[in-house]
Amino acid sequence: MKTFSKLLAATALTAVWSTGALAEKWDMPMAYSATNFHSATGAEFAKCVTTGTGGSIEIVTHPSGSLFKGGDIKRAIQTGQAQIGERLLSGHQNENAVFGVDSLPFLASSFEDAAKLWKAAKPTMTKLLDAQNLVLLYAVPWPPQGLYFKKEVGSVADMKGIKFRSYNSATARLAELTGMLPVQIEAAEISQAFATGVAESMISSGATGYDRKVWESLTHFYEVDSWLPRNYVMVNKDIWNGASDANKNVIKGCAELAEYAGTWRAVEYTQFTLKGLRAGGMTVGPASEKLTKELKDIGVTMTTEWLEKAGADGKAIVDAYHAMK
Ligand code: PCA
Repeated sequence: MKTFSKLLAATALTAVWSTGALAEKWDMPMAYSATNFHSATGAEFAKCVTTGTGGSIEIVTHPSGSLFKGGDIKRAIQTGQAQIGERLLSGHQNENAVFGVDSLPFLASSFEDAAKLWKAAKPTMTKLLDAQNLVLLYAVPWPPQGLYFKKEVGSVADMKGIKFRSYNSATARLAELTGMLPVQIEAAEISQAFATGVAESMISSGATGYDRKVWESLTHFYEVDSWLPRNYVMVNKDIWNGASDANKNVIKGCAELAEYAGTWRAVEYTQFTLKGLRAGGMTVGPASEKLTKELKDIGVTMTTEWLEKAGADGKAIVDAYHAMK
């Protein structure tokens, strides 16, 4: 009898202990500030997973590059230093040009086209990330990209010598081709960079300019609508494989919801943030005909260069996208 009750007690202890051990905490580094719509979407996704899994997986978001800086997030997840996280997809294009398909000037410059391009690109991106020990969960576009300056700019000649904040190789190449001087800076640090003169211009969305209050240093935003880059959320493959089927289903469902909600926010945010830039005192409007034409020519050069680097995988995505149009 004694032995039996000892056994019971031991079993009970084991059960309590193992339930406790099953509750996992997943750290989710994110590069952009908590006020950004991507971070808001990520926070809701995290909550959805925590609630849906009954607390057995608790996702804790770390916005503003506070846990890992943007450039370090993918590696941190690949190596298991963080379980899950968000990053700008085209931030990896120096590693493989294919990752930069969403930053080709004027290939897909509306939300509708960006959705088609993503549909064409997603299977390849999933495969590339899988080979790097990562599982792609969801991706959300930024609003269309435009040019920020601290003076009126009517042509490429006006851009010569300007210090330009870049966020991936495509933006750095754009700077070179327009005679500007690229300096790569994470969005979380741009207010400081503009205030101190380390950078004087950039290409980005109205959302990022609004979020970072760039009217404190800059004066003009030209709605070039050059492309709509994406952020994506990835999870370490070993961590993913370790999750139960039920929890995987919850995560997939939350990811689908997040992609939908995030995209909706991006659309809604486009005009709202442009209004915000105006309210901050900035001149917001389309680029001149001359500048638009010059940028389109540069776009052709960049696309030719990209197709050479991105090889068959890259061409297949672009062809599949054109076939949907
Ligand atoms: N904001 C991000 C990427 C694209 C965008 O609109 C940034 O400027 O870093």
